[in-house]
Amino acid sequence: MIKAGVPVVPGSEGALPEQGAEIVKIARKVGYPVIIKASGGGGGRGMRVVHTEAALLNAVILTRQEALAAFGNATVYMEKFLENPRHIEIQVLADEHKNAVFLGERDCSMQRRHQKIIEEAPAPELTAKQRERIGERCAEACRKIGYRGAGTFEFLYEHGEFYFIEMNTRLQVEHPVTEMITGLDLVQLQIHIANGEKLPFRQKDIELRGHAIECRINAEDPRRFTPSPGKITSYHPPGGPGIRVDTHVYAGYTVPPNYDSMIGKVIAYGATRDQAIKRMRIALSEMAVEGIQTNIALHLELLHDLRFMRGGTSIHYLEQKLAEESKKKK
Ligand code: MV4
Repeated sequence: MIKAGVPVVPGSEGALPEQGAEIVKIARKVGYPVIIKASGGGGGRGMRVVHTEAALLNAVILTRQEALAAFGNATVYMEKFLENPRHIEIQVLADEHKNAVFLGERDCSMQRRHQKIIEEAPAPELTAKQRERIGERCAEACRKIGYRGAGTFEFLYEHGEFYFIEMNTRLQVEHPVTEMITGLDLVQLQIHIANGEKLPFRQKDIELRGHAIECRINAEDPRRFTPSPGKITSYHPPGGPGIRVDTHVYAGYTVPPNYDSMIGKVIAYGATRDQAIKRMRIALSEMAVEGIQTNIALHLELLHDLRFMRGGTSIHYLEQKLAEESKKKK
């Protein structure tokens, strides 16, 4: 990604060396706190934050051991640890004829234990100029690496700067918010691309319009966040202008205990973020899922949360808010 011109988090240039003295040198140059990451990891697995030189080498050894056990690969690298970033990702499409475009960004900062719960597009407060700059870097990287298909460049965003962390080489759960603001069908487009066809448009043809928010509906205990499988005895989905529901469930459906607890996604589109939030509040207040527990009430609370309403909360916001609320109850 460095070679392809994508901005990355300052850190080791590739794998950490064997010699402790070399590792210490790299960390001094990067500056503490640093984070040690397993090359084979991702999605929050195989990482360790280090605050002091005294703790560094032991942390590297432990992360290597865990990485070998979990991923069969002891390779680790180092990055500067960003303390309070947002998680913003760029959607791309690339065909096998050297065409690549970016379809704006999604802000996926509202998460708990690496599970996203609300995503939105565009990202609050990002300017058209910032979007254009980072988006063009991603599209150009696709051309340089010969990428084909739908893809997502994941970034941490802090103090107005983007830092690449991972690439998702697939469509993601949150792709509908991009579909809503671009008017494109990403599933159809990736099939056309896989069939060897040319992208049917160029970057200048892509317009971002309005704002979309997705709430992931999970079958889970609202306090403990443990799965809540079982039979859905009654089901009433929301509707109306700008409301989309992507789900496989229905009244009489049994949520099995073996899989991810997500049972559906409610997507609200509006001309503005404020309208999308208001439509989502009404949609979720109309939605009925009985027989199992869900996180709909948590979503409604967040949709009335003043910091969420202002926009631009960090990846730590939800966990901090939940910790404060559980203190209050005691
Ligand atoms: C980071 C970071 C801070 N600084 N890297 C977590 C999962 C993996 N995708 C990368 N992750 C992080 N990498 C540096 N240099 C903080 C996280 C992180 C995180 C990132 C995205 C979304 C949620 C997160 C929750 C905790 C930590």
